Amino acid sequence: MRRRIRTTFSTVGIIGAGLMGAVLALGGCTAAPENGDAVTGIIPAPVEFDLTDGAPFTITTETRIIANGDAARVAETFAAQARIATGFDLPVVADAVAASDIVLVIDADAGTGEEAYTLETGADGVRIAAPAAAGLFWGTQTLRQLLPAEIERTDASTPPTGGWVAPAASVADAPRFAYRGSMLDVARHFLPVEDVLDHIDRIALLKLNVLHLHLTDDQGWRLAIDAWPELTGIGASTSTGGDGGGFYTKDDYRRIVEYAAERFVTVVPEIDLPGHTNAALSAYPELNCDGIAPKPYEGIEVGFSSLCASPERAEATDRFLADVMTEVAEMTPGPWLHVGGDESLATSEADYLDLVRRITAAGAATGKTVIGWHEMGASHELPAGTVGQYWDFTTPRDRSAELTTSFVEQGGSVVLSPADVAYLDMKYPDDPDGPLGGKVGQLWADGPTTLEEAYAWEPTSIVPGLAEADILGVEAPVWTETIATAAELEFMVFPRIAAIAEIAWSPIPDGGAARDASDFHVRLASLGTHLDALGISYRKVDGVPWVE
Ligand code: TNX
Repeated sequence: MRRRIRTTFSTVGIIGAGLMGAVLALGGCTAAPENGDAVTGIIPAPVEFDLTDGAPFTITTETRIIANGDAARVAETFAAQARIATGFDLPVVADAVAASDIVLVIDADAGTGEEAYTLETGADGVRIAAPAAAGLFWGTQTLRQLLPAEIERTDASTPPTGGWVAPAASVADAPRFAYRGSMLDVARHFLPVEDVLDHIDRIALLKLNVLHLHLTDDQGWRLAIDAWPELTGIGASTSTGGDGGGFYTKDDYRRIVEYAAERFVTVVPEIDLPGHTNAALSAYPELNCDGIAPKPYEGIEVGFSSLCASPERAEATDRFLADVMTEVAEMTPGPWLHVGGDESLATSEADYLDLVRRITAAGAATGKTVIGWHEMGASHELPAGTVGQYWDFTTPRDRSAELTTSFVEQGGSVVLSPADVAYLDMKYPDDPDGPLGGKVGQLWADGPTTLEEAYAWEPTSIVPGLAEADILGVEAPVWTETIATAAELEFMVFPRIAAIAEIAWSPIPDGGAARDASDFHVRLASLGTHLDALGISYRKVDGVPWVE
């Protein structure tokens, strides 16, 4: 007998087997799992997840990873970590298959779209099939969660008590949205390259496929631009609170882009214009209407800086725009270039429209598709396909809905980041003065924000008039005015980012019913064991049966 569990009405989690006895949560009931003892619970929930009655799969010293061509690249990424955790050789070979092997195969019939995949685990091995390498990679992320959490370890000294077992299972999966993003604000506080790489690995576990880097703001310009060296020479000298500066060299940035690409994550660079530009203005007086460079800024106010729309500054400003966009686009293989556009409160409406036209034209001239925050929808001269990023609340206020649908009317699409549920810098409710001393996190977006609030929203119900096809995807930004270290960042991001990842990937229940938060909690407890093994300091929010 095989139990078929479709995400559209239920999902499965098996928690803490071997540690606290296996418990299977199935549509709200609990029952003992029928195969294997693994710690299981997939987030985001796969479209179809069947636990079968067969014997489980075990990684042994004999296990090889069988892969050819594009599949071999994905196999190597999986093997590199699995070798560290298991201490086994796990060679990647193109060979005949044995029962102890993990097979990765490109197969046009294994689903629809580049990110779809199927996964079969059991006593006769693991088989992941997908129409393209991206799907194979997401299949390995599901396998990562089916295996004991020790698979995340950075040394082989603590093997799991029950062995490297994955339960016998069958998965057929594909994402709901093409764009599933995490945004890091590296401008308010700089984040070193190694921490960004760690973040990429963690979001890939959740099948997020976009890393949006908010690279410039009033407090700092964090990416080297050869033609305008003082952007980082002066503009990267400090941060919010005067906590020290920092920037990415072009090689640093390329390293981030390559590490992300190996994990099928696309980097979206953001140069925030025409407001949020104090760092650039402090570096180059000729970009200021009065020709005087302001001091570097270390506060947390928004909306006081602007590029200059005056004709006297047009030559310098347009040269700046063209140089910056060209250099950023040259180092960015992905299709998107984010040009900001938010909170330009120090720019008159006429100047804003003029500058947005010039900014977006400079972005589009590089061949990239431009993305802007929803305020940019005020312009009716947006380049073809421009994407709007919505950041107002789950119930739109003022003109935010109409500014957002403007992108669709001009032939573009929308990424949804409703601030009251998807901004990961909002405080947790049970942590007003928590482990981080109350310094970390903001409240302005209807905060505090619970895990359940982050989980309980539906993308098609936010902006009236937006259909499923108008929505490119979903993104969870984390702004860092109050977040100074990687540990503080982890604490704010996890576990709420898991809720956003599920909204971005997993289908809505049949008939449009709400997602089942208690089922999510059970699977999150299982994911928590992986976060623990990764050494992530995350907020153990109430209501989740975390495994101690
Ligand atoms: C709003 S919403 C901002 C950021 C701040 C953030 C703090 C939007 C596009 N911009 O400038 O950092 O709030 O939560």
